[in-house]
Amino acid sequence: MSDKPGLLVVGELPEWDLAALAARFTLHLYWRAPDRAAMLEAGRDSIVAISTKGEIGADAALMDALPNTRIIACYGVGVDAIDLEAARARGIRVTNTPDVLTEEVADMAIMLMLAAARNLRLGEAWVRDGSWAAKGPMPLTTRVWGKRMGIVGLGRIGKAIARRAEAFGMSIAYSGRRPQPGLAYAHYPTPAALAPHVDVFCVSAAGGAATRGLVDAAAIAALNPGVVFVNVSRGTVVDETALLAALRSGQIGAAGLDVFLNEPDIDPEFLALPHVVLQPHAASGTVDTRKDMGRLMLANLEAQLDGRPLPTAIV
Ligand code: 8YV
Repeated sequence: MSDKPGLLVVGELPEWDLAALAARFTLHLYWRAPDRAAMLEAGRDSIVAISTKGEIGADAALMDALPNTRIIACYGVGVDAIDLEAARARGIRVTNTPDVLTEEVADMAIMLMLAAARNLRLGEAWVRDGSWAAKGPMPLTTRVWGKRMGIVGLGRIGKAIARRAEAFGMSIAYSGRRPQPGLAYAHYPTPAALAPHVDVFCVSAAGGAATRGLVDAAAIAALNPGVVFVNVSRGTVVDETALLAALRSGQIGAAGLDVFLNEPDIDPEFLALPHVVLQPHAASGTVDTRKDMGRLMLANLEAQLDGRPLPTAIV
């Protein structure tokens, strides 16, 4: 029997993280287990690590199945797949990986904005399928530089998106419960109040119960016709039925989406829309950033083992 502590790896992790974790822990790879109940039994003494896209989360039942759990170290900044109240009630610490992925996710938002507005998909196809030679120039697209960017959720990632948008000469406005002190950006209390004032509408709010449906049908109805819509937060933040209707009607001119309800089995209607650029929840998905996230997750787990303060605890 190994004397290393157990670690239940709830969601998928890259091999390099598994190798680093295996040096300190006996790993139980929950997401790979054909019989999850048996794995929970085998991993009863585990502390927990988790990946967070939400396919598999950490709920009260999972915590109760692992009575020795002291920490849930989330591989990601969003902790919406973890029942934080249940963790708190059981004295379980929760950590995440903020900051190290901020700039990467902001890059994705800008990429989606440009790809949607400039119709990267159509231009690429136009070259590849011979339309350029057969039909002439591709249809014209939409300018973004110098236009108005609206951000729902001006946290760390939202601010990194705003900094990039400023470099495109865009004006910035945002929605949030309260105006943030020291910011020159225009503030609106709700997404619906923000919507009529922007040409690009970018969602970067945290997921979870507090923001479920935050971008509601009223906000989508208030968007300017032809707006470019970007979401790099969570599918749950947006009323997806209203979003699809606005895409269908053409009210939203183009969209760049990295997140959806029911990932990875997203609504197939998205696949049929020509003016939507789709990504598989990959905003933090570079080797560089994923290595940084893995190191920070491991640093939290090691601090817990060694009885040191946790670098990035949220519970
Ligand atoms: C995922 C994310 O965690 O940080 C977040 O909240 O959504 C992503 O970085 C990552 O894809 C691992 O599943």
